[in-house]
Amino acid sequence: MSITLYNYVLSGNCYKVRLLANLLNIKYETVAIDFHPGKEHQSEPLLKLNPAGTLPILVANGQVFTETQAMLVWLAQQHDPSCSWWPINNANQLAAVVQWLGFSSRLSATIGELRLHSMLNNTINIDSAQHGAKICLRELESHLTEQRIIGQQWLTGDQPTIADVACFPYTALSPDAGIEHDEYPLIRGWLHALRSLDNFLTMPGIHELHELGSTIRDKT
Ligand SMILES: N[C@@H](CCC(=O)N[C@@H](CS)C(=O)NCC(=O)O)C(=O)O
Repeated sequence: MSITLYNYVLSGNCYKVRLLANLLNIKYETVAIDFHPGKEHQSEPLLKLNPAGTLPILVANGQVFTETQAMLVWLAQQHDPSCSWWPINNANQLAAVVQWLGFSSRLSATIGELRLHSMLNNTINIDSAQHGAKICLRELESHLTEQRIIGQQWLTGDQPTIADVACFPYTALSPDAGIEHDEYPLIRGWLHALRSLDNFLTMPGIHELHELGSTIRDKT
């Protein structure tokens, strides 16, 4: 089986794919794309693969995927015999996973855009993105609080799924967008649980010290 990821190391969406591949021990190749400053993702050869001009792009056995969520579904469905990361045998949980995949798009559209603005000076409506980002984080905190009450550590149950993977990067990276995690203790705990998974893979910009500090603070 041949899997190739067109990758940019600082892209949160590319990282979702690398993270899941690592967690599931999936072998793949990467093609490094000069996203910045080269804008190679908008060059002719890349636009032939993905007319939307975005990364990541995944080519798996000749099939081209241009949406991160589809890549996560495909990787989990192909490589997770336990069906826990993409729980196809449980309709309620499966629908909840899809719901949180949708939520991950809101994180990309707010925190992701703010991060691109602070890193690359992209033009965006900062107030609206910050407002949207805070609404997302409050919603996530409140959901994790409800999950904690019913004894579940993850977004949709007592096992992590691709929904947790999809929501992790931009939540973890929100300090890059100027939004710290101090007000969100349950989010900090969930981020920490994700980092503690076997085969967790980090990326540049995913801070550790802040959360560890918070965990220690919470215990005292
Ligand atoms: N709908 C796509 C969007 C991916 C996306 O927006 N990727 C960013 C990088 S993280 C991108 O390529 N942006 C294009 C640009 O800023 O020029 C997906 O979910 O995979």
